[in-house]
Amino acid sequence: MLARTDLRGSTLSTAMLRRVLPRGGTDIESVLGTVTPVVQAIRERGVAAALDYGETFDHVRPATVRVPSDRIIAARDSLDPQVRAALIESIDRARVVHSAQRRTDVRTDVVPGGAVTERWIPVSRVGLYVPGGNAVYPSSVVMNVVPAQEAGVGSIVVTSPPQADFGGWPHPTVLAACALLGVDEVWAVGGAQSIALLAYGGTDTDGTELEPVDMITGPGNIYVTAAKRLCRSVVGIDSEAGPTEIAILADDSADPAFVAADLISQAEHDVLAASVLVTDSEPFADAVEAAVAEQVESTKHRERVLAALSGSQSGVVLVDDVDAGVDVVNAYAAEHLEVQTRSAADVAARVRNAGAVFVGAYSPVSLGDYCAGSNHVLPTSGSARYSSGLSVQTFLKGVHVIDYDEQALQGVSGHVVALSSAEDLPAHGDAVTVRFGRAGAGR
Ligand code: HSO
Ligand code: ZN
Repeated sequence: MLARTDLRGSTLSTAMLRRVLPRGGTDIESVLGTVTPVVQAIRERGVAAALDYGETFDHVRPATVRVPSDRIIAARDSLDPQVRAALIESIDRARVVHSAQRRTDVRTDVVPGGAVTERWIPVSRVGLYVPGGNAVYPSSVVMNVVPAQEAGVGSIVVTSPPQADFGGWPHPTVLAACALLGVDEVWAVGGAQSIALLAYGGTDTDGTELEPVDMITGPGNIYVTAAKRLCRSVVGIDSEAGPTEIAILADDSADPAFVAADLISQAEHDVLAASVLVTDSEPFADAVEAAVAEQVESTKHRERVLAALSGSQSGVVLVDDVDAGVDVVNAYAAEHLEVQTRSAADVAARVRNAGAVFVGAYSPVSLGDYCAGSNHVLPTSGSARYSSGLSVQTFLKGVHVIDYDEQALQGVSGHVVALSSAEDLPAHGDAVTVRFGRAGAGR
Protein backbone atom coordinates (compact mmCIF):
# COMPACT_ATOMS: atom_id res chain seq x y z
CA MET A 1 0.00 0.00 0.00
CA LEU A 2 3.03 2.31 0.38
CA ALA A 3 3.84 3.82 -3.01
CA ARG A 4 7.50 3.52 -4.02
CA THR A 5 9.78 6.24 -5.30
CA ASP A 6 12.97 4.77 -6.71
CA LEU A 7 15.85 7.23 -6.60
CA ARG A 8 18.58 4.64 -7.08
CA GLY A 9 21.12 5.64 -9.69
CA SER A 10 19.98 9.25 -9.79
CA THR A 11 21.66 12.31 -8.37
CA LEU A 12 19.02 14.90 -7.66
CA SER A 13 19.41 18.44 -6.38
CA THR A 14 17.65 19.37 -3.14
CA ALA A 15 15.03 21.28 -5.13
CA MET A 16 14.38 18.25 -7.36
CA LEU A 17 14.25 15.96 -4.35
CA ARG A 18 11.63 18.15 -2.73
CA ARG A 19 9.52 17.83 -5.87
CA VAL A 20 9.66 14.05 -6.12
CA LEU A 21 9.38 13.09 -2.45
CA PRO A 22 5.94 12.17 -1.12
CA ARG A 23 4.40 15.14 0.64
CA GLY A 24 0.90 16.12 1.61
CA GLY A 25 -0.47 19.57 1.83
CA THR A 26 -3.34 21.31 3.50
CA ASP A 27 -4.98 24.13 1.69
CA ILE A 28 -5.59 26.69 4.42
CA GLU A 29 -6.70 29.22 1.81
CA SER A 30 -9.66 27.03 0.91
CA VAL A 31 -11.28 27.46 4.35
CA LEU A 32 -10.45 31.13 4.95
CA GLY A 33 -13.84 32.06 3.49
CA THR A 34 -15.59 29.91 6.11
CA VAL A 35 -13.43 30.99 9.02
CA THR A 36 -13.31 34.75 8.40
CA PRO A 37 -16.97 35.35 9.44
CA VAL A 38 -16.40 33.23 12.56
CA VAL A 39 -13.47 35.38 13.65
CA GLN A 40 -15.41 38.51 12.77
CA ALA A 41 -18.44 37.38 14.81
CA ILE A 42 -16.32 36.64 17.90
CA ARG A 43 -14.69 40.02 17.54
CA GLU A 44 -18.09 41.71 17.46
CA ARG A 45 -20.25 39.54 19.71
CA GLY A 46 -17.64 37.75 21.86
CA VAL A 47 -18.83 34.88 24.03
CA ALA A 48 -22.40 34.83 22.65
CA ALA A 49 -21.06 34.16 19.16
CA ALA A 50 -18.57 31.57 20.45
CA LEU A 51 -21.38 29.69 22.20
CA ASP A 52 -23.57 29.85 19.09
CA TYR A 53 -20.82 28.34 16.96
CA GLY A 54 -20.13 25.73 19.65
CA GLU A 55 -23.78 24.73 19.55
CA THR A 56 -23.57 24.28 15.80
CA PHE A 57 -20.24 22.43 15.64
CA ASP A 58 -19.94 20.70 19.04
CA HIS A 59 -23.72 20.27 19.60
CA VAL A 60 -23.48 21.56 23.14
CA ARG A 61 -23.66 24.89 24.95
CA PRO A 62 -21.81 25.06 28.27
CA ALA A 63 -23.33 27.25 31.00
CA THR A 64 -20.18 29.37 31.12
CA VAL A 65 -17.10 29.44 28.92
CA ARG A 66 -14.80 29.28 31.91
CA VAL A 67 -14.80 25.78 33.38
CA PRO A 68 -15.64 25.93 37.11
CA SER A 69 -12.60 25.00 39.21
CA ASP A 70 -14.47 22.23 41.04
CA ARG A 71 -14.88 20.47 37.66
CA ILE A 72 -11.13 20.59 37.10
CA ILE A 73 -10.39 19.27 40.58
CA ALA A 74 -13.04 16.54 40.21
CA ALA A 75 -11.48 15.46 36.90
CA ARG A 76 -8.08 15.18 38.57
CA ASP A 77 -9.48 13.18 41.49
CA SER A 78 -11.31 10.70 39.30
CA LEU A 79 -8.44 10.16 36.87
CA ASP A 80 -7.43 6.54 36.28
CA PRO A 81 -4.40 5.96 38.58
CA GLN A 82 -2.28 4.52 35.76
CA VAL A 83 -2.96 7.49 33.51
CA ARG A 84 -2.26 9.80 36.43
CA ALA A 85 1.10 8.12 37.10
CA ALA A 86 1.98 8.26 33.40
CA LEU A 87 1.07 11.94 33.13
CA ILE A 88 3.13 12.75 36.21
CA GLU A 89 6.11 10.93 34.71
CA SER A 90 5.61 12.75 31.42
CA ILE A 91 5.43 16.12 33.21
CA ASP A 92 8.50 15.37 35.34
CA ARG A 93 10.63 14.35 32.36
CA ALA A 94 9.49 17.31 30.29
CA ARG A 95 10.31 19.59 33.21
CA VAL A 96 13.84 18.23 33.54
CA VAL A 97 14.55 18.85 29.85
CA HIS A 98 12.78 22.20 29.56
CA SER A 99 14.13 23.72 32.78
CA ALA A 100 17.62 23.17 31.32
CA GLN A 101 16.61 25.39 28.36
CA ARG A 102 16.13 28.51 30.48
CA ARG A 103 18.29 31.38 29.29
CA THR A 104 20.16 33.86 31.38
CA ASP A 105 20.47 37.54 30.52
CA VAL A 106 23.76 38.26 28.76
CA ARG A 107 25.59 41.55 29.33
CA THR A 108 28.28 42.49 26.84
CA ASP A 109 30.65 45.37 27.57
CA VAL A 110 31.15 46.61 24.02
CA VAL A 111 33.55 49.40 25.05
CA PRO A 112 34.42 50.82 28.48
CA GLY A 113 31.19 52.53 29.67
CA GLY A 114 29.11 51.06 26.83
CA ALA A 115 27.12 47.88 27.43
CA VAL A 116 24.37 45.91 25.70
CA THR A 117 22.44 43.42 27.77
CA GLU A 118 20.13 40.89 26.18
CA ARG A 119 17.24 40.37 28.58
CA TRP A 120 14.92 37.42 28.17
CA ILE A 121 11.38 38.34 29.18
CA PRO A 122 8.55 35.81 29.21
CA VAL A 123 5.34 36.49 27.31
CA SER A 124 2.78 37.66 29.91
CA ARG A 125 -0.28 35.62 28.98
CA VAL A 126 -0.47 32.53 26.78
CA GLY A 127 -3.45 30.61 25.42
CA LEU A 128 -3.06 26.94 24.62
CA TYR A 129 -5.55 25.24 22.35
CA VAL A 130 -6.13 21.51 22.94
CA PRO A 131 -8.22 19.90 20.19
CA GLY A 132 -11.02 17.38 20.58
CA GLY A 133 -11.76 15.32 17.45
CA ASN A 134 -10.05 12.04 16.56
CA ALA A 135 -8.13 11.77 19.82
CA VAL A 136 -7.90 13.27 23.29
CA TYR A 137 -4.60 15.01 23.86
CA PRO A 138 -3.65 15.43 27.53
CA SER A 139 -0.04 14.91 26.37
CA SER A 140 -0.29 18.09 24.30
CA VAL A 141 -1.36 19.96 27.44
CA VAL A 142 1.91 18.82 29.01
CA MET A 143 4.01 19.72 25.95
CA ASN A 144 2.62 23.25 25.71
CA VAL A 145 2.24 24.12 29.37
CA VAL A 146 5.61 22.87 30.67
CA PRO A 147 7.82 25.08 28.44
CA ALA A 148 5.54 28.08 29.08
CA GLN A 149 5.81 27.56 32.83
CA GLU A 150 9.56 27.00 32.68
CA ALA A 151 9.90 30.22 30.68
CA GLY A 152 8.12 32.05 33.50
CA VAL A 153 4.86 32.85 31.69
CA GLY A 154 2.68 34.26 34.48
CA SER A 155 -0.76 33.51 33.09
CA ILE A 156 -1.79 30.44 31.11
CA VAL A 157 -5.26 29.59 29.82
CA VAL A 158 -6.14 26.29 28.17
CA THR A 159 -9.07 26.06 25.75
CA SER A 160 -10.65 22.84 24.53
CA PRO A 161 -13.97 22.02 22.86
CA PRO A 162 -17.01 21.39 25.06
CA GLN A 163 -18.04 17.73 24.88
CA ALA A 164 -21.71 16.77 24.83
CA ASP A 165 -20.76 13.46 26.51
CA PHE A 166 -19.19 15.25 29.47
CA GLY A 167 -21.87 17.75 30.41
CA GLY A 168 -20.62 20.42 28.02
CA TRP A 169 -17.15 20.62 29.55
CA PRO A 170 -13.87 19.62 27.89
CA HIS A 171 -12.72 16.02 28.09
CA PRO A 172 -11.99 15.11 31.76
CA THR A 173 -8.51 13.78 30.95
CA VAL A 174 -7.61 17.17 29.49
CA LEU A 175 -9.00 18.86 32.61
CA ALA A 176 -7.07 16.44 34.82
CA ALA A 177 -3.81 17.18 32.97
CA CYS A 178 -4.44 20.90 33.56
CA ALA A 179 -4.95 20.26 37.26
CA LEU A 180 -1.76 18.19 37.52
CA LEU A 181 0.14 21.05 35.88
CA GLY A 182 -1.39 23.66 38.16
CA VAL A 183 -3.38 25.34 35.38
CA ASP A 184 -6.73 26.48 36.79
CA GLU A 185 -8.01 28.62 33.93
CA VAL A 186 -9.70 26.46 31.29
CA TRP A 187 -12.27 27.60 28.73
CA ALA A 188 -14.79 25.25 27.16
CA VAL A 189 -14.58 26.51 23.61
CA GLY A 190 -13.21 24.81 20.51
CA GLY A 191 -12.36 25.29 16.86
CA ALA A 192 -11.83 28.60 15.10
CA GLN A 193 -14.05 30.38 17.63
CA SER A 194 -11.67 29.33 20.38
CA ILE A 195 -8.68 30.96 18.67
CA ALA A 196 -10.62 34.17 18.04
CA LEU A 197 -11.87 34.32 21.65
CA LEU A 198 -8.31 33.89 22.92
CA ALA A 199 -7.18 36.70 20.62
CA TYR A 200 -9.96 39.18 21.37
CA GLY A 201 -11.26 38.13 24.80
CA GLY A 202 -14.86 38.61 25.90
CA THR A 203 -17.26 38.64 28.79
CA ASP A 204 -18.50 35.30 30.07
CA THR A 205 -22.21 34.54 30.58
CA ASP A 206 -21.83 35.20 34.30
CA GLY A 207 -20.19 38.57 33.73
CA THR A 208 -16.57 37.58 34.38
CA GLU A 209 -13.99 38.89 31.94
CA LEU A 210 -12.17 36.48 29.67
CA GLU A 211 -8.89 38.32 29.17
CA PRO A 212 -7.26 38.17 25.74
CA VAL A 213 -3.85 36.50 25.50
CA ASP A 214 -0.57 37.69 24.00
CA MET A 215 0.28 34.44 22.28
CA ILE A 216 -1.51 31.25 21.17
CA THR A 217 0.07 27.81 20.87
CA GLY A 218 -1.26 24.32 20.34
CA PRO A 219 -2.27 22.04 17.50
CA GLY A 220 -5.58 22.00 15.65
CA ASN A 221 -7.39 21.13 12.46
CA ILE A 222 -7.44 23.18 9.26
CA TYR A 223 -10.12 25.57 10.65
CA VAL A 224 -8.10 26.24 13.79
CA THR A 225 -5.01 26.84 11.66
CA ALA A 226 -6.94 29.24 9.41
CA ALA A 227 -8.18 31.13 12.48
CA LYS A 228 -4.59 31.37 13.75
CA ARG A 229 -3.58 32.89 10.43
CA LEU A 230 -6.41 35.42 10.62
CA CYS A 231 -5.61 36.42 14.21
CA ARG A 232 -1.88 36.75 13.59
CA SER A 233 -2.01 40.52 13.52
CA VAL A 234 -3.43 40.80 17.04
CA VAL A 235 -1.74 37.92 18.80
CA GLY A 236 1.49 35.90 18.60
CA ILE A 237 1.13 32.47 16.98
CA ASP A 238 3.55 29.59 17.48
CA SER A 239 3.21 27.96 14.07
CA GLU A 240 0.71 26.75 11.53
CA ALA A 241 0.91 23.04 12.20
CA GLY A 242 0.03 20.65 9.38
CA PRO A 243 -0.76 16.93 9.63
CA THR A 244 1.85 14.90 11.50
CA GLU A 245 4.78 13.23 9.68
CA ILE A 246 7.24 10.46 10.37
CA ALA A 247 10.22 9.64 8.18
CA ILE A 248 12.39 6.64 8.95
CA LEU A 249 15.88 6.24 7.52
CA ALA A 250 16.68 2.55 7.86
CA ASP A 251 19.08 -0.02 6.45
CA ASP A 252 18.81 -3.79 6.54
CA SER A 253 20.15 -3.92 10.10
CA ALA A 254 16.81 -2.57 11.35
CA ASP A 255 13.92 -4.71 12.53
CA PRO A 256 11.10 -4.51 9.96
CA ALA A 257 8.49 -5.06 12.68
CA PHE A 258 9.74 -2.03 14.65
CA VAL A 259 9.85 0.14 11.55
CA ALA A 260 6.36 -0.97 10.48
CA ALA A 261 4.91 -0.28 13.94
CA ASP A 262 6.42 3.20 13.99
CA LEU A 263 5.07 4.03 10.50
CA ILE A 264 1.62 2.89 11.64
CA SER A 265 1.83 4.77 14.95
CA GLN A 266 1.87 8.21 13.38
CA ALA A 267 -0.52 7.23 10.57
CA GLU A 268 -3.00 6.64 13.40
CA HIS A 269 -3.35 10.41 13.95
CA ASP A 270 -5.04 11.42 10.76
CA VAL A 271 -5.91 10.22 7.26
CA LEU A 272 -3.61 13.02 6.08
CA ALA A 273 -0.67 11.92 8.26
CA ALA A 274 2.52 11.07 6.36
CA SER A 275 4.64 7.96 6.95
CA VAL A 276 7.74 7.73 4.81
CA LEU A 277 10.44 5.04 4.81
CA VAL A 278 13.81 5.86 3.23
CA THR A 279 16.01 2.80 2.73
CA ASP A 280 18.88 1.49 0.65
CA SER A 281 17.62 -2.09 0.77
CA GLU A 282 14.79 -3.31 -1.42
CA PRO A 283 14.44 -6.63 0.47
CA PHE A 284 14.18 -4.62 3.70
CA ALA A 285 11.47 -2.41 2.14
CA ASP A 286 9.60 -5.59 1.15
CA ALA A 287 9.90 -6.93 4.70
CA VAL A 288 8.56 -3.66 6.15
CA GLU A 289 5.64 -3.71 3.69
CA ALA A 290 4.81 -7.26 4.79
CA ALA A 291 5.03 -6.29 8.46
CA VAL A 292 2.82 -3.25 7.89
CA ALA A 293 0.23 -5.40 6.10
CA GLU A 294 0.22 -7.83 8.99
CA GLN A 295 0.15 -5.29 11.83
CA VAL A 296 -2.43 -3.04 10.23
CA GLU A 297 -5.01 -5.81 10.38
CA SER A 298 -5.11 -5.77 14.15
CA THR A 299 -4.67 -2.07 14.76
CA LYS A 300 -7.66 -0.28 16.29
CA HIS A 301 -7.86 2.59 13.82
CA ARG A 302 -7.28 0.37 10.78
CA GLU A 303 -9.28 2.46 8.30
CA ARG A 304 -7.61 5.72 9.27
CA VAL A 305 -4.16 4.12 9.16
CA LEU A 306 -4.78 2.53 5.77
CA ALA A 307 -6.02 5.82 4.37
CA ALA A 308 -2.90 7.61 5.65
CA LEU A 309 -0.47 4.96 4.42
CA SER A 310 -2.00 4.72 0.97
CA GLY A 311 -2.24 8.50 0.55
CA SER A 312 0.20 10.27 -1.77
CA GLN A 313 1.87 11.84 1.26
CA SER A 314 3.21 8.44 2.42
CA GLY A 315 5.53 5.95 0.75
CA VAL A 316 8.87 4.17 0.48
CA VAL A 317 11.87 5.93 -1.04
CA LEU A 318 14.66 3.67 -2.34
CA VAL A 319 18.16 5.13 -2.35
CA ASP A 320 21.63 3.83 -3.31
CA ASP A 321 23.13 4.00 0.18
CA VAL A 322 22.71 5.57 3.60
CA ASP A 323 24.62 8.70 2.51
CA ALA A 324 22.05 9.28 -0.22
CA GLY A 325 19.38 8.59 2.40
CA VAL A 326 20.76 11.39 4.57
CA ASP A 327 20.44 13.78 1.60
CA VAL A 328 16.86 12.67 1.07
CA VAL A 329 15.79 13.13 4.70
CA ASN A 330 17.53 16.51 4.82
CA ALA A 331 15.59 17.61 1.76
CA TYR A 332 12.35 16.23 3.21
CA ALA A 333 12.83 17.90 6.66
CA ALA A 334 10.39 15.65 8.53
CA GLU A 335 8.60 16.63 11.69
CA HIS A 336 9.88 13.36 13.21
CA LEU A 337 12.87 11.48 11.82
CA GLU A 338 13.91 8.05 13.08
CA VAL A 339 17.37 6.77 12.20
CA GLN A 340 17.50 2.99 12.36
CA THR A 341 20.76 2.17 10.63
CA ARG A 342 24.15 0.78 11.59
CA SER A 343 26.05 3.48 13.55
CA ALA A 344 22.73 5.28 14.00
CA ALA A 345 24.16 8.02 16.22
CA ASP A 346 26.80 8.92 13.61
CA VAL A 347 24.21 9.00 10.85
CA ALA A 348 21.84 11.06 13.02
CA ALA A 349 24.62 13.58 13.65
CA ARG A 350 24.59 14.35 9.91
CA VAL A 351 20.91 15.27 9.90
CA ARG A 352 20.39 19.00 9.47
CA ASN A 353 16.67 19.23 8.88
CA ALA A 354 14.17 17.51 11.18
CA GLY A 355 11.84 18.64 13.94
CA ALA A 356 13.22 15.91 16.21
CA VAL A 357 15.59 13.00 15.57
CA PHE A 358 15.05 9.60 17.15
CA VAL A 359 18.21 7.52 17.28
CA GLY A 360 18.32 3.72 17.03
CA ALA A 361 15.89 0.90 17.56
CA TYR A 362 14.76 1.93 21.04
CA SER A 363 13.84 5.58 20.54
CA PRO A 364 10.48 5.38 18.72
CA VAL A 365 8.48 8.52 18.01
CA SER A 366 5.78 7.46 20.45
CA LEU A 367 8.36 7.67 23.25
CA GLY A 368 8.87 11.29 22.25
CA ASP A 369 5.12 11.84 21.99
CA TYR A 370 4.70 11.05 25.66
CA CYS A 371 7.63 10.35 27.89
CA ALA A 372 11.10 11.09 26.50
CA GLY A 373 11.24 14.55 28.08
CA SER A 374 11.51 16.13 24.63
CA ASN A 375 8.73 18.28 23.17
CA HIS A 376 6.23 16.82 20.71
CA VAL A 377 5.08 20.11 19.20
CA LEU A 378 7.35 20.14 16.17
CA PRO A 379 7.61 21.86 12.78
CA THR A 380 5.69 20.13 9.97
CA SER A 381 5.46 20.40 6.16
CA GLY A 382 9.19 20.93 5.64
CA SER A 383 9.35 23.92 7.99
CA ALA A 384 12.01 22.09 10.01
CA ARG A 385 14.43 23.59 7.46
CA TYR A 386 14.13 26.91 9.30
CA SER A 387 12.17 26.48 12.51
CA SER A 388 12.23 24.58 15.79
CA GLY A 389 9.84 22.69 17.99
CA LEU A 390 8.20 24.25 21.00
CA SER A 391 10.63 25.10 23.79
CA VAL A 392 11.19 27.58 26.60
CA GLN A 393 12.60 29.90 23.94
CA THR A 394 9.20 30.04 22.20
CA PHE A 395 7.78 31.88 25.20
CA LEU A 396 10.66 34.32 25.70
CA LYS A 397 11.28 37.67 24.07
CA GLY A 398 14.83 38.90 23.80
CA VAL A 399 15.13 42.61 24.60
CA HIS A 400 18.37 44.51 24.12
CA VAL A 401 19.05 47.00 26.89
CA ILE A 402 21.53 49.63 25.71
CA ASP A 403 23.44 51.51 28.38
CA TYR A 404 26.23 53.88 27.20
CA ASP A 405 27.77 56.68 29.26
CA GLU A 406 28.81 60.08 27.92
CA GLN A 407 32.33 59.07 27.00
CA ALA A 408 31.30 55.87 25.32
CA LEU A 409 28.74 57.75 23.20
CA GLN A 410 31.21 60.46 22.32
CA GLY A 411 33.72 57.84 21.26
CA VAL A 412 31.44 56.54 18.52
CA SER A 413 29.56 59.75 17.68
CA GLY A 414 31.51 60.41 14.48
CA HIS A 415 30.47 57.04 13.08
CA VAL A 416 26.82 57.60 13.97
CA VAL A 417 26.92 61.00 12.24
CA ALA A 418 28.59 59.53 9.14
CA LEU A 419 25.99 56.80 8.84
CA SER A 420 23.10 59.19 9.43
CA SER A 421 24.40 61.43 6.64
CA ALA A 422 24.84 58.44 4.33
CA GLU A 423 21.20 57.56 4.91
CA ASP A 424 20.13 61.19 4.52
CA LEU A 425 18.71 61.16 8.03
CA PRO A 426 20.75 64.00 9.56
CA ALA A 427 18.43 64.44 12.57
CA HIS A 428 19.69 61.06 13.70
CA GLY A 429 23.21 62.45 13.86
CA ASP A 430 21.98 65.64 15.53
CA ALA A 431 20.45 63.58 18.33
CA VAL A 432 23.99 62.51 19.21
CA THR A 433 25.91 65.73 18.59
CA VAL A 434 23.39 67.85 20.52
CA ARG A 435 24.70 66.14 23.64
CA PHE A 436 28.17 67.48 22.98
CA GLY A 437 27.24 71.05 22.12
CA ARG A 438 27.66 70.58 18.38
CA ALA A 439 24.04 70.48 17.17
CA GLY A 440 23.88 70.51 13.40
CA ALA A 441 27.33 68.99 12.94
CA GLY A 442 25.78 66.06 11.16
CA ARG A 443 24.46 68.11 8.24
N1 HSO B 1 2.77 12.77 17.30
C1 HSO B 1 2.01 13.97 17.60
C2 HSO B 1 1.84 14.21 19.07
C3 HSO B 1 1.01 13.22 19.81
N2 HSO B 1 1.03 11.89 19.64
C4 HSO B 1 0.14 13.44 20.82
C5 HSO B 1 0.19 11.33 20.51
N3 HSO B 1 -0.36 12.27 21.21
C6 HSO B 1 2.68 15.17 16.93
O1 HSO B 1 4.03 15.28 17.28
ZN1 ZN C 1 1.81 10.89 17.89
